[in-house]
Parts: sequence; structure tokens; C-alpha cells
Amino acid sequence: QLTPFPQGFMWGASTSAYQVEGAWNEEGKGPSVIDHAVFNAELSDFKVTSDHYHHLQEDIALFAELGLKTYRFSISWARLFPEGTGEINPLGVAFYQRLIDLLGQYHIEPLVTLYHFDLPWALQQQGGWSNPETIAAFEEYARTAFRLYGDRVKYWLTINEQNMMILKGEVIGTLPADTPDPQRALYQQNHHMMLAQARAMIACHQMLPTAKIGPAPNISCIYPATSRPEDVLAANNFSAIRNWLYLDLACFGRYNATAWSFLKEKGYLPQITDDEMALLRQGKPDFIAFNYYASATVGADSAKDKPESGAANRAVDQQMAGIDRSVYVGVDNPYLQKNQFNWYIDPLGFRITAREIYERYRLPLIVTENGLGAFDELASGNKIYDDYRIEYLRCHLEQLQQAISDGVEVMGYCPWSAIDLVSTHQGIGKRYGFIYVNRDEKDLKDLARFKKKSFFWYQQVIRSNGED
Ligand code: BGP
Repeated sequence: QLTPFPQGFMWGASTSAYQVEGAWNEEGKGPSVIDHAVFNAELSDFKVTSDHYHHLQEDIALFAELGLKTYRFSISWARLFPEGTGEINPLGVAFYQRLIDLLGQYHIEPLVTLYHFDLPWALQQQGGWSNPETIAAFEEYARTAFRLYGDRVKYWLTINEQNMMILKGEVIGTLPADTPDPQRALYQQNHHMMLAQARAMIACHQMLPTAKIGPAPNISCIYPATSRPEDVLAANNFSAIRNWLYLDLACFGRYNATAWSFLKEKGYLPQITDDEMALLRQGKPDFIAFNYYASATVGADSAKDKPESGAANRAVDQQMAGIDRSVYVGVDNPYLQKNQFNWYIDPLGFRITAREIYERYRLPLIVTENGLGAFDELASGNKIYDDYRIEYLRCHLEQLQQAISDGVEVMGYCPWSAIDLVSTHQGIGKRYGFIYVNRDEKDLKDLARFKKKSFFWYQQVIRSNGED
């Protein structure tokens, strides 16, 4: 007998500012690291994306029609503070005010990410997260957001996928290319981000006593390649480095012992002080948000000894970038299907992950990303038959409900993404939305919005509180 989704369950959907807004240099917005990053020239850039900035009313009306109870979006730090700190941009302030007001009109609860990969370029030029002054800049920005929007926004997320920014430092991180000893520098950045997060959580609790705030890492289910103890140990180590390092710091204010010994062995230990550790213990989240897309399977044999075993191997390697490939190797999982981008589809892994997080930290969970990227086809009559996405989401929701029945406290589910937007490394062609945006990689067309088949499916799911 399955436990029903709780009353007031936060049925939602997610986006992030740089992937959906466009208007990259309009109305006083400063540049961010994304505007200076070099991506594949064949793919769409982040200048216009889905042009949500200029389609705000239309998009929020569509989200209301979809039935969203919650909308997760991020504030572009550089839209509020073009220089990262100091002078505030009134037009940026007004844009998010408008967005939040519109959500209010439709009774959609805002869930706001403070920082989703787009560090202001001005801060990056001063060393980004390697510079401890960025910690104070983040706190100032967070306090400003709490002051401006705290009367309406009750749910806050600190930093999106901090673990991915560290593990894939060279791709989405903020490490300048010529940094000596890059791994060590990344773990120092990680420490600074943790301090910034703790300061934001403390500020949130001081300024908005009824608001709730939490971290939003990407957590993956890690399987051992076989039942050979060496493989199990490898999976255990990998999970500590990939997942628990981040949540242990956020929730317990301490370094995960296994991860710490890995950092020590590799010479990646950050510099930390007792005062900083006291601050980390003081800043506590109210809930844990997590993004889940796929699981990974790892073995103990070093990559040196094994030839590449194909796409799955690369998929795991992608997740392990930043971790010495001679330590762990990603292996194929013959029990799982893959999507068009070679990510494993693993709904049961989703349930396992939710249980694992809950058992470790005993905080309510909210899923802030989960979804299927695919090359959707626009059929005649502007229809999009994305049955594969419905299938993916349905199976994951089933397992989420199983997790709830297992006793896991789940506040909500916000799949990625509310509307099509630009994927960081694969352009607009890799779509996730319930709403299609009519454009190609380079041809902006008319940016018209079309409801996909999954839109109507999700609408019914929300209407029935997950019964359908
Ligand atoms: C997460 C990010 C999102 C989004 C998503 C899908 O890591 O938080 O910003 O991009 O992954 O990833 P992709 O677009 O690479 O398929």
C-alpha cells in the first residue's frame, strides 16, 4: 500500500537564470562567468536562450495553466549586482519583483536559488571563489535578496550543484585556466563556497525567521561494479567524495572522514581555521534539496589498466572529472537503459538516493531537478509527442512515492525544466521542458511557446496530487 503524496506537496518545475532568461546585457545586467566562457561554437549561446526575460507574463501564465504549485528559478547575481558587490541595479531588482508578483497572482510558491553557476565576472576577475572576499560578497548579495524579496519568498536555495562545480571544475567551475595545482585550488574554492553558504543560512534565519533555506547538490546513486570487496570499497569512496563531502559540511559542519583522507592523500587539503569550522557548524539548513538524473557504477581497477569500455565509462568519468582516473573507473551497468546522451535511466536509484540522504541527515527533502534531455521533434500542428519524457518522469515519480512510503519526508518535486532552455554544454537541442520554445541552435525563429504532450500529463499529475 503506497502512501499518498502529502497534502500541500510542492509540485513544481525548475529553471536557472542564465539558461532561460536571455537579455544577457540588458537593463543594467553585468556579465557573469557564463558570458565569458568559451563553449562549443556550433551550439546556442546564452545571450537570448528562451528569452524568458521578455516573455515573463506569457511564461508564468503557462506555468499557472500547467498547475505548478511551486516554481524554482534562480536570481542572476550579476543582474542584481552588476559588479558582484556594491551598487545595486534597480532594473534587476524590479525584474525579480515582477516575477515574484506574477507568481503571487497565480498562487505559485517561489523557490529561489541564489546562485546557479553564474558568478559575476567582476568577482571572477578578482579571483572568484579562490578569493576569500567572494564569501563576503555572497553574504551581501544573499542579505540583499532576503531584504528585497523575503516578504514573499519562503523557500531559498543557496548554491546549485556546488559539488559539480568542484568535480567538473574545468567545465562549469570558476577556476582560471592557468591556476597552478588546480585540484587543490578547487577544494579551497569549495571550502570558501561552504563558508559563504553557512553565512547565507545564518543570515536567512536571522532576517527571515519563518523562511527555510537549504543546499542543492547533485546527488547520484553509486553502485559497485561487482560484489568484489575492492569494488564495493571503490563505490563507497567515490560516494563520499562525490556526494557526502558536500552534504556533511552543509548539514553537520564537518568534513566527511573518507573524503578528507582522500584529499589528504592527494595533497588537495584546503586551508581551514577553527573559527571557520565553528561557522560551518552554526549555519544549518532546514531541508535538503537535491538534483538527481542518473546513477553511476564504479570499479576499483584503475583506468590505466582497462581500455575505455564505451559511453557509460565516459558518463561516469564525466562525473568524476577532477578525481584522478587512476583511482576509480566507471563501468557499464548492463541492467539499465541509457538516454540519447548516454545517461543511465535509473528510477530505483532515485528511491535509493532519497532514502540514503534522508537516513544520513534526517531533514525533509525536496527534489529540485530530475528530468530527461532529448532531441524533441516539432510535429505538424506544433505538437510535441514526448512520450519518452512522460515515461521517465512517471517512473521516477513512482519511485519517489515509494520512498515516501518507505518513510522519507519529501516536501516537493521540481523536475527540470519548466520550459525549454539552453543546456550548458549541449545547446537548445537538448530539451527538458514541458513547454517547447520554437528556436534552433542558431536560428531564433519566433520563440513561440508550444505545450508538449508531457505538459498535459504533468498537469493531470498535479491536479490529482500524483494519483495519475
Ligand atoms: C544540472 C544543472 C542544470 C541543468 C541540468 C541538465 O547539472 O543544475 O543547470 O543544466 O543539469 O544538464 P544538461 O543541460 O547538461 O543536460
